[in-house]
Amino acid sequence: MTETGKPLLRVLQGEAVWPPPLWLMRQAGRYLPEFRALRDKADFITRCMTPDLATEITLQPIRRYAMDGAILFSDILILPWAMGQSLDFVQGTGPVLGAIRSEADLARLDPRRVADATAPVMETLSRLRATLDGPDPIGAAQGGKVALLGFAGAPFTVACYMVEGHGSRDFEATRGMAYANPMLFDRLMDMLTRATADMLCAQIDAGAEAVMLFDSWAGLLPPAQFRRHVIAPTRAIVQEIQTRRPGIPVIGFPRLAGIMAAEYARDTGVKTMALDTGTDMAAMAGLVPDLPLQGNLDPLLLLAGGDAMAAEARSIRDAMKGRPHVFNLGHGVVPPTPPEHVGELVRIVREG
Ligand code: 1CP
Repeated sequence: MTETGKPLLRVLQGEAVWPPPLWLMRQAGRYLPEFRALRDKADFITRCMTPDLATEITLQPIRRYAMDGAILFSDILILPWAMGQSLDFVQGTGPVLGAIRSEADLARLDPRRVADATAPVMETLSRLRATLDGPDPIGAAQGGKVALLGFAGAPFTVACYMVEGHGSRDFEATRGMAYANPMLFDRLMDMLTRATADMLCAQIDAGAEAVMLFDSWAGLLPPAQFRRHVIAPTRAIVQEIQTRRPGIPVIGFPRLAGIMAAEYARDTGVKTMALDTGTDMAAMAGLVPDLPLQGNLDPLLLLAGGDAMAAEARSIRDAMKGRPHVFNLGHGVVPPTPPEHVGELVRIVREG
C-alpha cells in the first residue's frame, strides 16, 4: 500500500497513519434509526441473506459518518446455520440454536453446505466492494478510501453458541464438554477451524480486503485450554489464509484474554490485535512494538458522550501516535447510544 491507499489498510500493513483511521464494532445496529426502520421489514437471518438489505445496512454508518472501514453486515452464527444447525434470533432473548451435545448432533452438520448457503453473503461483499470503490462512492469525502472488512467468529466462540444453544455468561455446557468429552469437542473445533478458513477465503475472493476473527469468549478459558482452543485454531486459520490468500491481514480479537493476549499476539500470526476495553493499550504496545493495535474506547463512554468521552478518546488516540493504530471501541456499540455521540467521536478522533 502506498500513501494513496486506504488509510485503514495502510495501518493493518504496519504503517502509522495520523490521525488514525477508525471504524466501530457493531457500527451498523439498533442505535441507528435507519437500521431500526429496516429491521421491521425482515427477520435477522433474512436481512443477512438478502444482498439488497445487507448491503444497505452495511453502508448506513458509512453514509452517516464516513468511517474508514465498512464491516459486512452478517453474524458469527451464520456459519453454524449454513452447516445445517437450527438458528433463530429471538427478540429480547438473542440467538437460539439446536444445541450440539452428542456425536449424533455433530453428524447432522455438513460443512459442504456452507459455500452454497453463504453465496448471498459473498454477493453482498462483491456489491459492497463495487460500491465503495466505484465511480459514485458512498460519502463523497471518503470516495475510494473505505476498506471492506469481512469476519467470522473464531472457532471457540462459535462452539460456545453451538454447544450451549444460546448466549450465556459462562458457557458451562461448552467448557464442560471440552473437559469431559475432548474427542467430541475437538472434532467440532476441527470442523469449525476448516470451515472458517474456507469461508474467510471466500469472503476475500468476494471483495473483503481484511478479515477479523471475533473470539468474544476467549477469556473464559484457563491458559492450557486457551492455548488449545484459542491460539491453536486461530494460528491454523491465519496460516491457511496466508498460504491461500497472501497479503490479506487478519485482525484477532481475543476478548477478555488478559495476560494471555500477549501470547496470542506473538503466536497466532494475526496482523493486528483488537483490544477489549479492559486491556491497557500502551502496555500491549510495549509487548508487541511492531504489531498494529485496534481499539479500545469503552462503549459505555460512547453512550455517555460529553467531555469524559472526548478526553478518553483523545487520550487513547494520542498514546498511540507514531505507531500503527486503528481507532475503535473495546466491544460493540450498545443499542441506546445516541447517534450524535458517534458523530462527535468521529470528529474528535479526526481533529488530529
Ligand atoms: O436485530 C437485532 O437486534 C440483531 C442484533 C445483531 C446484530 C446487529 C446480532 C444478533 N448480530 C448483529 C450483527 C453482527 N454481529 C455483526 C455485524 C457487523 C457490525 O456492525 O459490527 C458482527 C461483526 C457480529 C458479531 C457477533 N455476533 C459476535 C462477536 C462480537 C461481539 O459482539 O462479541 C457475537 C458474540 C455474536 C452473537 C450474537 N448475534 C446477535 C446477538 C444479540 C449476539 C450476542 C448473543 C449473546 O451472547 O447474548
